[in-house]
Amino acid sequence: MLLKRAAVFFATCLIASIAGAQTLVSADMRPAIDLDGAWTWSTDQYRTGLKNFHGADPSPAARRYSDFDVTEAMRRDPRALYEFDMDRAPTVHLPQSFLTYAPEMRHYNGLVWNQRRFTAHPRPGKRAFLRFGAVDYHAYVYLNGKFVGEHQGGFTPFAFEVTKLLRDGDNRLTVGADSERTAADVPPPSTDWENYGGITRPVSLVFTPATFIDDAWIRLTRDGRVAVTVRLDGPAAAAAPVRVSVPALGLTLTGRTLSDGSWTATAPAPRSLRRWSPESPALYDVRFASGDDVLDDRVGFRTIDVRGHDILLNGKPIFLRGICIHAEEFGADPTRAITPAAARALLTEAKQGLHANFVRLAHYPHPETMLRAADELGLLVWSEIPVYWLVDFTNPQTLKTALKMQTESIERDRNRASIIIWSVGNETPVGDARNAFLRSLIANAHRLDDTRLVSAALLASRKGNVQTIDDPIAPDLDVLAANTYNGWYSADPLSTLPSIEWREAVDKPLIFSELGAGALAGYHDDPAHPHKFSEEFQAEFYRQTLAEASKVGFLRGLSPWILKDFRSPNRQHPIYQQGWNRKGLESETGQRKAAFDVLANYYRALEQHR
Ligand code: GCB
Repeated sequence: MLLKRAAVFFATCLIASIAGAQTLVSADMRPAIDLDGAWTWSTDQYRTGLKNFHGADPSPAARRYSDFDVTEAMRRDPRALYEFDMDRAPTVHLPQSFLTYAPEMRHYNGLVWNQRRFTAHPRPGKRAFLRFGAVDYHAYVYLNGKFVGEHQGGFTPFAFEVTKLLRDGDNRLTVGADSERTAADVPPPSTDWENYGGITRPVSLVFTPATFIDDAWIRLTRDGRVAVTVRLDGPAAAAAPVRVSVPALGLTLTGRTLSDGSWTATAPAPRSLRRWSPESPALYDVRFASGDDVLDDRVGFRTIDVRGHDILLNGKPIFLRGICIHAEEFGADPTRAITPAAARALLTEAKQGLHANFVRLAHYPHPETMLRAADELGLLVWSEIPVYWLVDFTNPQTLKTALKMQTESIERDRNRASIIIWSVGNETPVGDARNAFLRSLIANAHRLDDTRLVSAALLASRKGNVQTIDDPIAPDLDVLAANTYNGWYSADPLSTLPSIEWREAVDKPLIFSELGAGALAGYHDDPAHPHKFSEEFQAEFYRQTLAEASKVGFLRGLSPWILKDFRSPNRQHPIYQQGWNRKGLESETGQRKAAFDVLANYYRALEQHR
């Protein structure tokens, strides 16, 4: 969806549109030719495939995207020189991060080229798009030897129209994925997770009619109406008939688009509508149709709001029993790749194992398959963009990147009932430039979506035993959130945690968006005097921090850090960490630690007293 809309929007709002990258949000709802599978790869440490040694266009010898058999060309012409051969390069199965292509790639950071060939049969009157679920961090895309476009941002989808470049028969697609980030990027180079560069989410070739539905959003408004917004792209986008139907509800909305190809309509929600909730995640088949184009989706309807200190789901106060999750990390040698079954398994562990009703999908937009699984299983979701720690808040280009990333994320996921919160940042240091930066993101989120709440994981100031949320952006947020690690990063004895008093400068619901302590699965210690990194210490940290949380009158949810151990270059203790952040309630291979049951029991009790 939103190809044209995004273009107009970016132009008018000065949001960066990088070399024609587009979202094609509706790709997830369209039949597509799957371009995953075997691709060849070649490293390019000095980026000579992008620029030569004097900064000019790359020499033919280095152009990985050349559209012919280079070794054959060298056989034919003794003067020819090519210093690569993508046809004969090693292959890998994509999507996956290039860190797992080969043992020597484990710590690679930089540019890697991937290439595959595929057969296509363009059909007259149809438009063709190459669509990428995500490429981390900077993508350079070439089709049949021609530059198609570039995109930055490792976790959001983008698409390029290739109608004119696509050949009938054999095609050659080449993608350069550069994982190196600068201080101007989002996230900045320093984070607390592994930088899994590469083509990490599905690649597909999507055909659309000449005029197609580029945006199809349906939702329940807070005043109880079903609202639909559709935007068409193409030569016949203006004054086109549009029809949106939810057959199981007997609901049909019809109309004609305006001159810009957009159309919005509302209708009272039918009495028979069953609202989506974690207890009853009702989804409805929805059909969007215009001209030759038809899109099908499965969508839940619910409202989310705040009143005073309460978060209201479908008008009723709710407590968020959550857990944080990093995306797409599995097993002892993780890469960034996830199947729908694995996404379901991960979320089922949260829902059934921990009795959770909420997940914080940290620290960047997770893949579509996670959100679809959350919709189906019934888990509320906090979604965020990686405005993390020390972003270059003074740099207008950085703000453009963050706004574009947020727009791509919201437009992709607006039909997912599970998402209730868009978060704009994590532990960013207060200051004028940062405040203005986050306020732009808050305004953009509200403008793109008036049915959800906006939050940010804030830093709270501590004086003695009093911890106060006094962040100047608190009045701009719908829900406040704070990460708390007293007793882990501070020297507080764990038994003193319940005496910490929380205050907030504005009366709003608060979520503890993180709390946690590290433990190496299987390391046990004296329960009376446990040391850090033992399961006993972590379990006691949870007991005491949950006691602290229970006393915060305006707390309306928790998402402890984190379900599973995950790779982080920051964590190098040779005995306990070995490159892993050990704050998981489970090891990376799914071994539950003692703290798992502490949280599960706490949540079970809350669930029963709902
Ligand atoms: C935080 C960060 C998270 C880290 C975590 C930790 O506050 O938001 O990304 O991984 O702390 O383990 O220190």
